[in-house]
Amino acid sequence: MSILGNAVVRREDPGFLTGSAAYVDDLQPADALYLAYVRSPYAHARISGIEVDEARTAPGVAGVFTGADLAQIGLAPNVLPIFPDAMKRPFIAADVVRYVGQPVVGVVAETQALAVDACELVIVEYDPLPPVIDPEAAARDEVVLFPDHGTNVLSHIESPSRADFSDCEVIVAERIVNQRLTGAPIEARAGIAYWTDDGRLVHYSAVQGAHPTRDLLAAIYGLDPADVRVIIPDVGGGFGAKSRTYPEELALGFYSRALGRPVKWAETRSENVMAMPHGRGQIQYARMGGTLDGRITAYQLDVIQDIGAYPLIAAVLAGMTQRMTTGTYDISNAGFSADSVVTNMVPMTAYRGAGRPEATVAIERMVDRFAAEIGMDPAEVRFKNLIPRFTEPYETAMGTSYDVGDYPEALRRALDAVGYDDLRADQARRRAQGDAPLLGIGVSSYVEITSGAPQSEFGSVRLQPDGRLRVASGATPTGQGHDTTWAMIVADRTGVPFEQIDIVHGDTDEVPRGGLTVGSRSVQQAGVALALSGEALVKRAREAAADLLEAAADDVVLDTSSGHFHVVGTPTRTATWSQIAASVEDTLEESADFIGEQGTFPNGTHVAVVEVDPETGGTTLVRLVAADDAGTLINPMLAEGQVHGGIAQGAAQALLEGIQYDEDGNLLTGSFMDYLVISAAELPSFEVVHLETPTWVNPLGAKGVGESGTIGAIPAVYNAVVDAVAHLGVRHLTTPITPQQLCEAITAAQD
Ligand code: MCN
Repeated sequence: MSILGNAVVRREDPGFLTGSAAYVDDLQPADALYLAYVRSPYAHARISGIEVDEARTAPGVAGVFTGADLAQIGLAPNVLPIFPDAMKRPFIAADVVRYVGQPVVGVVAETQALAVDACELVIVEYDPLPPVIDPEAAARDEVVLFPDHGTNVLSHIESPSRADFSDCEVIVAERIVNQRLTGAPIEARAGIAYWTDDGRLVHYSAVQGAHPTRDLLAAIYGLDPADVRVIIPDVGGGFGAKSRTYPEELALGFYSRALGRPVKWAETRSENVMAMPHGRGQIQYARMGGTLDGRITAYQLDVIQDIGAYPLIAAVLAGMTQRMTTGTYDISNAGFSADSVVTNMVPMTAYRGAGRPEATVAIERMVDRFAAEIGMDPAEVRFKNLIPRFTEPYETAMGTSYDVGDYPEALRRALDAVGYDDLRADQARRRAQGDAPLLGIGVSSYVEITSGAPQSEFGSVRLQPDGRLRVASGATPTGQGHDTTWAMIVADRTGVPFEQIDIVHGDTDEVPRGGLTVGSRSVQQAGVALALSGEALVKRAREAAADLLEAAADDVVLDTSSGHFHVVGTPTRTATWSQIAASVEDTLEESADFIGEQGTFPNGTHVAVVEVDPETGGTTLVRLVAADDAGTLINPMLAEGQVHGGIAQGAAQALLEGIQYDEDGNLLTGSFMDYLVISAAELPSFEVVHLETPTWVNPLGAKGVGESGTIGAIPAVYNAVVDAVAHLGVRHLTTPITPQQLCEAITAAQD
């Protein structure tokens, strides 16, 4: 029996739970110096003077660096070559600051405390410039952030045609905001860099991929990638925000070279909220039309994407929104457009879901809005419009090719699990009797894309002299349980016991190549690369086993349940992996790179049940049923864990979390007192229903699951809250739905 598909307990957890795991900030290189930054208090200003003499002579200070010093290594490379040179950013600001929190001066000292103290002695003079905070105003170019570029609009994309509403019997339209969020990983950003005597740069980082960071550092410092070693120890969460190593950390090698000692940087929590790139930030104008009997016949989504002060990957994420515009529905008459604009706020990057939740929020909200308008049950409208079960690729109006799916089944299973009809009856009863709290039921049928920009991923499996397997993966985990997952896949293919499989990742000297752990791509690429490597190793080992068994290789088979090779029909005479390891002269090692023809499309239905107190506006999420289909599951328990974390972040977007700036670009939510990170106390126990429709895209049949919980949950909770107050006349709300907003909406609807 295969180990795959079983709830194997995570091997990573004892270390995480007992404190023996090692994060970057736990590492204390001998002789290290510590970096702290002076950051801009202005959202947009010209730097007219920097006075650093006092800081330079402060106790314990080894060096003080300005943008002029950092100019020696040029500008930070753009994330994508398509981004304009005029929008490249310096490692630390040289002449203009473009967001509150942008680093202006780097102070390196014997201890972190001394570095922070010396930062206080730096005097920076600023000539304020008008800040551009509202993305819609940014698009009007009244103030241009990068004069050399001439406009704040980095890109405009649109579908070949706009939706035609001329035949619609009913049309609804809303402005929907996917607010800025911060990833809030438990571990903030941290890095250490030093140079070896033979001129190699060694850089420790807490990011979502070792090799991309290596290549970035090689480009910055003019080195051969082989002369850079990047090591990623345990990472306490990334959520997309750590998909890039950012300029303030990339400069560590510069400081280290200048001072001849290792330099370490570990940002504070406040710095993390203020200066680690944020996510989402999409303003949407959505319009849906159809027939009075519930058929959706037209849908148009127009988007303004806030990309913050400098372009990062978020500058292209509206493209992901476009690909997923029509969601799970059969709507051939659809259109999309997006303007991505720079603003004077922290740059925007990926955040769990990265462009796809935005699409789902828009269409799922509009389906409910449409259902309310025609007075039909929102689940019924979904059944009328869902793409029927398909096993051959289904092409949407946006040209996106979905692999396989059974969306109506997911909706049925979720409604059954939640007891939808009973809930609606209870809701009707409470409404009729005027009972509080108000009951709200929210449905969301989602489909998303994982591995949406397929990139090859590496894996190798080596037989060690003692018969254990050394498995190397190009993927770097940040909490997903890769070690457990990879050991399961290789155990399945080789029959070597799970416990005898050692996993290596996150070190560019140990693993030749690798990519980023983003887009929930790892199982379907890194996992498949390991499955293929395991199979290839078995093939090689079979030849050695044949020698030991004095048989022809073609007659030798592997019994994966025992991990023993034997001659067909003679199971008692065996060759074990240890015997093979002892018998071969060369190391047996096989590797594979796997990309997959296209992305895969996890999907499902989430149903949220909320109670709203009409007096206080307080919302309690009382139930969340998630019926998710991520293809074949490697480890249902880990997949469920991913869904749990995802749902929590999705519910948080609907109810609590939101980055806010004032009109001058000051961050108003700079701590967890104001930025309301969700906790277990605000969440019920989720109810999970597994569906497994294997994809043909890869031999494991697996789709990604790392982000789908978020994507399904946001609109489910959002719709549930609107549903709770719909009978009072409220048609639409904006996330996060605060108690104040709810009270105001209820009052306004009753006026
Ligand atoms: N899995 C499975 N069967 C599948 C797919 C996945 O059993 N068919 C399980 C595996 O155990 C695997 C895990 O789910 O280890 C996640 O796999 P996958 O969906 O391939 O996603 P990735 O490993 O590529 O993780 C990336 C994804 C993203 S993009 C974000 S953002 C995110 C997420 O994972 N950030 C996380 N989950 C996170 N979880 C933690 N704890 N911390 C983060 O920062």
